[in-house]
Amino acid sequence: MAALTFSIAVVVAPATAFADDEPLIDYKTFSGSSTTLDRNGTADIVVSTGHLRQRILRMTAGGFRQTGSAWDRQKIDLTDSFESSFKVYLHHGRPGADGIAFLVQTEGPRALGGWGGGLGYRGIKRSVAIEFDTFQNTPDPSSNHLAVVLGGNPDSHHSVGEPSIPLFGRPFMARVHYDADTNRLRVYVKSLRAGSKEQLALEDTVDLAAEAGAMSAWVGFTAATGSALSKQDIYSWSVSASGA
Ligand SMILES: [Ca+2]
Repeated sequence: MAALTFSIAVVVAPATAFADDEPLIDYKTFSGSSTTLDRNGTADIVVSTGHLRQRILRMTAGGFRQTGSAWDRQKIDLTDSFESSFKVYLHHGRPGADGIAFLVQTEGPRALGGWGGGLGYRGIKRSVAIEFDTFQNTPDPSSNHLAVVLGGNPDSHHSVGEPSIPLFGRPFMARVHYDADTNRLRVYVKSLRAGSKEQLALEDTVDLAAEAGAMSAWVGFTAATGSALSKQDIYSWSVSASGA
């Protein structure tokens, strides 16, 4: 299937339907997460360096050919709408590689995919991935893009977006919103710089339950490095969803 390219516009984001609800998954830091978050490969809970000194989820530690995944033990219901927000910091290497992905998957808490351009999800077949890709492989439009990928195959993008903010070298916020009634999936990014506006970086229509092969799914992250490398960190993460 030909990749769809979505042009970027700064938009006013719709208000979340979950504003008054307690998030189902809520890591303001990753302190205390070792009993609720399954981690595979290089994914680990570490104390960040720099002025924040907080517990973070480090998906790759800055070595070559690393791959990591982390899944919350609380599964979510893909037949209901959900929203997830997370703070990401991809840094340390030059050029950075390879990026991270937010996934829903129904293979299990040990799911872990391939390194390099596989972004840690290659081969997780019953999944939908939203990748934040910092290294241009053959199918990639650039070294700074988002994509929706089905079936754990990063060589084929269901949709692609190129944000105007850098994914590598500066922390950013990401927000994933899924409307289960319309199957509309929207991904927003926002720089943490003062005055920055959230932008719609990717929009797609995907039946998550059909693509992931079940109504309830594990939710979390994968990441990888290859012959180029990065430290790839998640500082906070929340999911407002129906539990399953
Ligand atoms: Ca790539």
